[in-house]
Amino acid sequence: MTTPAKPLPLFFALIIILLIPLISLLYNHFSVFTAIKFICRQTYKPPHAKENGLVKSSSEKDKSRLWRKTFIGFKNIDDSSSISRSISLNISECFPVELPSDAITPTHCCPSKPSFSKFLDFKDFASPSAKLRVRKPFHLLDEEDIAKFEKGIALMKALPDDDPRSFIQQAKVHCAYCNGAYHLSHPFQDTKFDIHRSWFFFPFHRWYIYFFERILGNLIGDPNFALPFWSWDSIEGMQMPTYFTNLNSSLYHKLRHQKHLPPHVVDLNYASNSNYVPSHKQVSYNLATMYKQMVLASTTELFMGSPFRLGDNPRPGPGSVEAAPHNTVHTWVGGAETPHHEDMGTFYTAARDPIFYGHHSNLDRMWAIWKTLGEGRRDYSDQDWLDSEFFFYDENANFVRVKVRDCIDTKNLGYVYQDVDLAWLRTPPTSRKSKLLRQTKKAQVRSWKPRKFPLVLDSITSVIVKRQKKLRSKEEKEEVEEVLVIEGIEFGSDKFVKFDIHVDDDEDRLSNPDETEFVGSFVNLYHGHGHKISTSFKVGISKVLENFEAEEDDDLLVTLVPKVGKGDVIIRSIKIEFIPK
Ligand SMILES: [Cu+2]
Repeated sequence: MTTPAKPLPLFFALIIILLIPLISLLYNHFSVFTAIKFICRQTYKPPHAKENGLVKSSSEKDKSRLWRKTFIGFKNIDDSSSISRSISLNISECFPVELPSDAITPTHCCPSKPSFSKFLDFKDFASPSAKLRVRKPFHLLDEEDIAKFEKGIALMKALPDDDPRSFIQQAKVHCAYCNGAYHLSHPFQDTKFDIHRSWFFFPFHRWYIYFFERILGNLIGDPNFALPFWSWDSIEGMQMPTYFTNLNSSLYHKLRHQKHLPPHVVDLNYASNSNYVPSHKQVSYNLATMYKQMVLASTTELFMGSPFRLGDNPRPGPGSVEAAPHNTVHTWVGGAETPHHEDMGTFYTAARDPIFYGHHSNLDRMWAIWKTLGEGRRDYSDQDWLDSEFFFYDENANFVRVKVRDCIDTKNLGYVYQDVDLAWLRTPPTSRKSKLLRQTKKAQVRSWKPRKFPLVLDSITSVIVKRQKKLRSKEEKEEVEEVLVIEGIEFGSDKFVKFDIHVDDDEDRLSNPDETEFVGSFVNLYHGHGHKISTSFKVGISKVLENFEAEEDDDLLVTLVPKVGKGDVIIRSIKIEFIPK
């Protein structure tokens, strides 16, 4: 006997399918075709049948606005949260990346042997009873540990260049995901994907170095091999680990800033100049910088970076640690003579230096530590973030699809970090200015003609920012962070930019990084050429205001100090937002 058909639900489904584009059309004056395309997207699976290598880049048409409008049309009639906007890639095609016109090495960054039609879904979770690999800091490695790391890198470098596990192919993975080799999936196949300046910074790099570690372990025949980390946040780790400067080591790399070799102390706030300060002062600056980036970043967005979903404008804004020490250490290591501080100082070449993996191992550790600092710190639980996916080659040269949700606990991936003393947690910045001086300076700026926005950041610029609301109760402060938002930061994508942000400071004697008034830095490294980048930057200021006893003030004095790229940056607005933790 055949099952009777169910005409009623089918009929309703048909009516809804027909109505949605119509309503969308009425609300947004967009074509039915666009709306149908949007519906198709909901069930669309990328056609990975095409075995396709390098293809010509198509013109950059931003469909996101169109799509978003259609999406908003839906929002009026439907619950938008049920519609997935997680990032998936059109992995069937790989495009030539955007390189600087004066690139020191012409490279296309796409995998040499594309096998896009065949990929596996990641399933290789560590069993709960398995021994965890322990990633150690360079300064605590024993001879055997370092020998393994050096051997692994040497073996990787010795693989044929077209082997997906070879050192050069692994370096290209970073270039491909940073400089636009992959595009988003349909209907955003013209939007280049960039894993920086959004909530993908930490999970992408976690997966990336995880596979790198597995390849190394496989090559040296040690499945328990753990990638070491360069603990630039600890006093013992505040110089380039000496292993990297041994001329006979596979870790040696020529293109580095020669003045920054050991024993020179790393500058976690590096502004690409040679204003060196005595070592003990630099250490103090670094510890306070770490404190700010980890502790003032009290909300998920402040630490992890802003949400980026299918249909959004790319690069909504970086998290605290991505701006510094991530970007700043990249440029600090990179060569002084090369045009964009290659290799480490710019993304198309950064992963060609073996120190990249030690740097990112420590950044990954910062993510693991941040979550343990309490006061409500936790990962995003947003499905669009959790379901977003990337692709990597594993130790058997298999192409593997991974999801963000599977990397948020390092134990799932079989590793943990060795505990290292967190001296920065005990080293909050201090203020050396009196309340009276701060109030006087603020009154002075208040008396000036107000600055007009958008403003060109060509010199030190102070503005008064109104506080619409004041947080009073302890409970309120525990649940909501007061956030300084610098919006519409615009510059050419080929510009290296750094500006510092000060609050209630004195333009005539600006505070140093170990002082409370210096609240953060925005840093951008080269990101392709020929287009404008518009992004934002957020800094938590609840603790700063508490420190200044300025919680009752009606306004805030914000001073922006351009350090690199003076005059290259436009700021559209500065305001205060209250962001729940
Ligand atoms: Cu990096």
